[in-house]
Amino acid sequence: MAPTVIGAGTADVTRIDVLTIFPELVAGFAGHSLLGRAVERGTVDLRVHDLRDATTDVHRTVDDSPFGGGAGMVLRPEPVFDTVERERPPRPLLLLGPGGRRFDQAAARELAAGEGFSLLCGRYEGIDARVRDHLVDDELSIGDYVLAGGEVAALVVIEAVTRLLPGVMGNATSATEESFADGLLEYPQYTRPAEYRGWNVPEVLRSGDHGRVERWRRAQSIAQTVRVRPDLIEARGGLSDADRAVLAEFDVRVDGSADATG
Ligand code: JCQ
Repeated sequence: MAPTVIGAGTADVTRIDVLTIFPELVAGFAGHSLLGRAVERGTVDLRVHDLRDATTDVHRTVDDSPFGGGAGMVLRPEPVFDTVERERPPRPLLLLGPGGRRFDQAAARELAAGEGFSLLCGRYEGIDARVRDHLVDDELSIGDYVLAGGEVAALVVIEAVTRLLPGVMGNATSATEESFADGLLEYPQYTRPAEYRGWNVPEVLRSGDHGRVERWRRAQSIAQTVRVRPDLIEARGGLSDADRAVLAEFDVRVDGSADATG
């Protein structure tokens, strides 16, 4: 009998499995903050698997020296294949490592839209190539640097994805996400006091003119993005006429070199 599916492809629980030799590290972080509450509320079904549970020797060995010689140790294929075959974690199964496809906000959105995924944390000098070639679906990198292991990278992925799930954060989430969807950086935020050590909160924010506040924030986002992330402006196809108009309204000057439209 086929199950009754309400809202096809949009199960309200996102299952995330993590395969690691440091399960306590992943579970410890997950038990706190945003993710902990999502797990408690049942929005996220997080399952952490210890790769050592799939070993048979007394030392629970998961690594061995590389064929061909060289320094360091390589994660053996058996514990990884055995864990996947026993636990059947949700696909896609994603290996975390510096050689992967860059994990960004668009990738986070794609994972948040699905029903689940699994993260395999690499360690040591690497992982037996047969895992990459015959078991995992893709490899993800959180940036161009080398970590001791994939656990922290897995936590980065989990946090970026879970905060996008419906109900995990308040209304603030949608605003922040919308702003990133726009491909722009955040505008500056201020709170009390209105004057601190002689530095004043911009007058426009205290004016009560909501339309003007919105446009000022837009101008600040555009200007800051041009200054520190001109690549994001280029990805949007350069500054639009509307962008230029709002910058001009507040007399915001930006370096013209980042302006793809000339
Ligand atoms: C993830 N950016 C860097 C380190 C090898 C899969 O093989 C390896 C995995 C790691 C851990 O992940 C990272 C990383 N994104 O270093 C070495």
